[in-house]
Amino acid sequence: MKYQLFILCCLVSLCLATIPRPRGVAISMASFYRPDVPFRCRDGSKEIPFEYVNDDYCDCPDGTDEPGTSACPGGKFHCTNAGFRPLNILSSRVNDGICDCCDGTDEWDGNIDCVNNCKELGKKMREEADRIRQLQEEGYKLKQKFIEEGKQAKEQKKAELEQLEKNKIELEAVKTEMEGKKTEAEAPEKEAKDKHEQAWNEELERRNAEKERLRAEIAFAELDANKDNKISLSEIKGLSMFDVDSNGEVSDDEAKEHLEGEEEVDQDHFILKVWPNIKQFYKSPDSEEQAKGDNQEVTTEPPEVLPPPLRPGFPRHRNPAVERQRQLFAKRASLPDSPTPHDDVVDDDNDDDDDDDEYEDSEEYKPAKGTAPGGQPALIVKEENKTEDNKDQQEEDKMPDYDEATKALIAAADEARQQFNDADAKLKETENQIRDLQSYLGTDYGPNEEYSVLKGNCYEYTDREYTYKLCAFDRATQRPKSGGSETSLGNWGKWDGPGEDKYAAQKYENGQSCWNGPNRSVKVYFKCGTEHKVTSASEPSRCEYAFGFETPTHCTAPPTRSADDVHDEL
Ligand code: MAN
Repeated sequence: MKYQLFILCCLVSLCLATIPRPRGVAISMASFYRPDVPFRCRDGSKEIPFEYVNDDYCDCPDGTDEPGTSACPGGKFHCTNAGFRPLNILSSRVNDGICDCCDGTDEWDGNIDCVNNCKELGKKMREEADRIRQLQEEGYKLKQKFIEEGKQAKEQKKAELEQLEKNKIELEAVKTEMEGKKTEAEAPEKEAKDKHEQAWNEELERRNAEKERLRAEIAFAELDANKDNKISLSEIKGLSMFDVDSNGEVSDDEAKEHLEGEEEVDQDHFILKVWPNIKQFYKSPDSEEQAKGDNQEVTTEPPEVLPPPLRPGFPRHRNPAVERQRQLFAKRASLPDSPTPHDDVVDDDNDDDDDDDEYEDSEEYKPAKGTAPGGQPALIVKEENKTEDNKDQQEEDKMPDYDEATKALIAAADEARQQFNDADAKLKETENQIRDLQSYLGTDYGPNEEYSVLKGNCYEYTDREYTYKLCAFDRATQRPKSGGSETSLGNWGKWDGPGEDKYAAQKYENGQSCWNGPNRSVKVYFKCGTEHKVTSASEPSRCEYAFGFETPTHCTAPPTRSADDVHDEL
């Protein structure tokens, strides 16, 4: 069949080639140039005798009477270029000494010898056309596969979405159920924890109150210099800390004011009325004495402090601050050099063998010449004691563990929380998957889903300066070859081909903003190829980039070889 067509075309071409016509006239125009009738200019403006055609004189305004000479400025010369492709040139190029037509017919005056290379050109053209056709065939075949896969993927994703929407409803129900169980488990947990914490806070308050009372009792004992269990104006007057107006002496009025208008106060009155007002500035009279350079220590009896009553639920423990205060008083009373004015003082602790060591540990211990007995500077010893006290204090202030029943409630609530969190995480994961699928299904992957094959893939192209990357339907970037960070050139925007040819190009927009310019953007131009690849990258205007992209998805059905092709071969 192909062979018969070829023979037929040869015969037709032979006949056509032999149709007589003036020089420079295409076969298709031959019928207008008949030697037996006058010639009518093609614009219809004139009729001239046939002998005037190609007489090297321009008669027709449209130049159609001189197709084979250069007489008419706007005339056209037709070269048949048998074996290659026909060509129309300006008739001014006829006999101008340059071979314009591959068959050399434009240079007929013999002044120049033009070689007819139409055959070679035709061969090359056909080879190129064959190559392209082959490429198109191959690409188009691949495209059919991508169409198939794209359609399948779409169907599959639709089904997945449907399933996930159903799962979502179930997961929402599970989450609600778990939320209910969590709330149910958390209520008794909170109640038990609150109870425990409240009891602990009360215990702390009680301990603090106890400590405060002890401080007040100590202060009372320290101020009660004559040990008559009363604090009188004269005992107040001797101490500069009560010199409120700083005039060097504590006046009667000042002293009275501190005793809340009384001449003297007993311990209860002192603790209740006086201590709250003086505790902010109260210093042990000892330290006041020392500040004055008086080395004489005043020792006082440690007040009898009963251990704090135990609260149910909390273990009995030492209150380190209280203990330290007690020890301090005990040591003072037992110091050999310290005068002990009140022999009736009873010290529970001063019989201990390690009393001296304990005393050395106390804040008040100050060895001669500023060193501790072990050679350590006194300041360091004091600081160490403070740190130790702080640690003890922190330990004491730490809330004890919850009781077993509360622990069981916490464990149950933890379990309920875990189950709720798991349900919530599963729901969130499903929601994310739904979002991804919706985004996929909401994207235009071409008239037949063929471009979906590019989705999720990235393609790179490197030129002299940069490596460009296109992640299809996602983003485009640029990275300097010399190193440095990636610059966003844009995110997937839309199909942007001209008019009908919408799928010829894509736009990636809103990339990193260009200094003093627009946000970067990329236009990707597609062409048919047998593989997916970026074939070029350029920046036609600042921060506006253009990528060439070859892909089978852009191949069209290859044209069948036409009779023209066969004709051109002749
Ligand atoms: C960078 C690159 C270039 C761009 C300039 C604009 O160097 O992104 O492509 O032209 O910035 O300042």
